[in-house]
Amino acid sequence: MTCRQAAQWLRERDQFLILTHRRPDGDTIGCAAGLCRGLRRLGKTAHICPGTGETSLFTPYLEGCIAPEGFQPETVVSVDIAAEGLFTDTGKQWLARGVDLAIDHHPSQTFFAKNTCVDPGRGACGELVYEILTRLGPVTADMAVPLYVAIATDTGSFQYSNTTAATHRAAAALLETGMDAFPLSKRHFRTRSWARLQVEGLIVRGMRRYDEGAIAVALIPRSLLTEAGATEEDMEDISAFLGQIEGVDTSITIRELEEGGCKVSVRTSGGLDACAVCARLGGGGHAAAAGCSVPGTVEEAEQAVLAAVRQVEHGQRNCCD
Ligand SMILES: [Mn+2]
Repeated sequence: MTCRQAAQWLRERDQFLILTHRRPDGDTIGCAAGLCRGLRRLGKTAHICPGTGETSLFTPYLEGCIAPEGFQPETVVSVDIAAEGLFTDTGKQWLARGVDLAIDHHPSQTFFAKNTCVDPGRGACGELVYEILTRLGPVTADMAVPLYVAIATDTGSFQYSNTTAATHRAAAALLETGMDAFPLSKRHFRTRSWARLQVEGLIVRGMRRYDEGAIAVALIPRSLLTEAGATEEDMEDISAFLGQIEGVDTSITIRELEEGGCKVSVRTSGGLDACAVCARLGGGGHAAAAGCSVPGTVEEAEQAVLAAVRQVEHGQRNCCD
């Protein structure tokens, strides 16, 4: 479905429930809030599925948008969700009932929904939601704020390789609604808690380097958070941290999960396909940023990911020779 078709499709429906992905980031939360407000502006009933599990950094954008208990939607829409495994616990019930429309920008999109509006060329899903909303009526500042957060956070403040001219055009149009981007930039990109600094210090002390420093691995067991006095709130976008070190092409961040196993994030700037690496371990994402879940300790996960990196390097070398 194109954005135009998605807009028409939304216009013809009502009683919307919007689903976000688990371990939500600014993109999924911002898309949900922007879409919810846009649909309400059309006089429709729209709510966001509860149990989003966002950190306090993103809570303000959801204010007034969470579905009341017992809400029975007619139309279920997911935003920024690439695959079945990324639904929240509450969202899974709606996945079982069937998702009517998925709006997404992941190349690993599995087409779980009846209709899909996907464009992997977009830096953020927020760009797609913005484009859909412009076809439904004027985009106002209250919709623009969460959409700007979606786009700014998913592109690392317009710095990652997924940032395109279209990204800037969407951001510029959002600014023209009269919204104020400065407090958002301060909040999301220029503020670090004391605990976060401790986390970064501990990561640097314990980081592992391979291939003369081209590969950097951060191991983050639960004990590291305790030592730093850090909570989930202090860990936002931690997977971008090691990529800032000079000479690092591939950064791998491995976090031990409370429920056991590890969450792995792979970021690349040297041409290695991060999505292919994570796909070998049952995950997915984008070519320069991808993720997966791996059982075992952080050390075991490191071995599994490094093995996957070597396999993909080997494959990419063969295909290009
Ligand atoms: Mn996204």
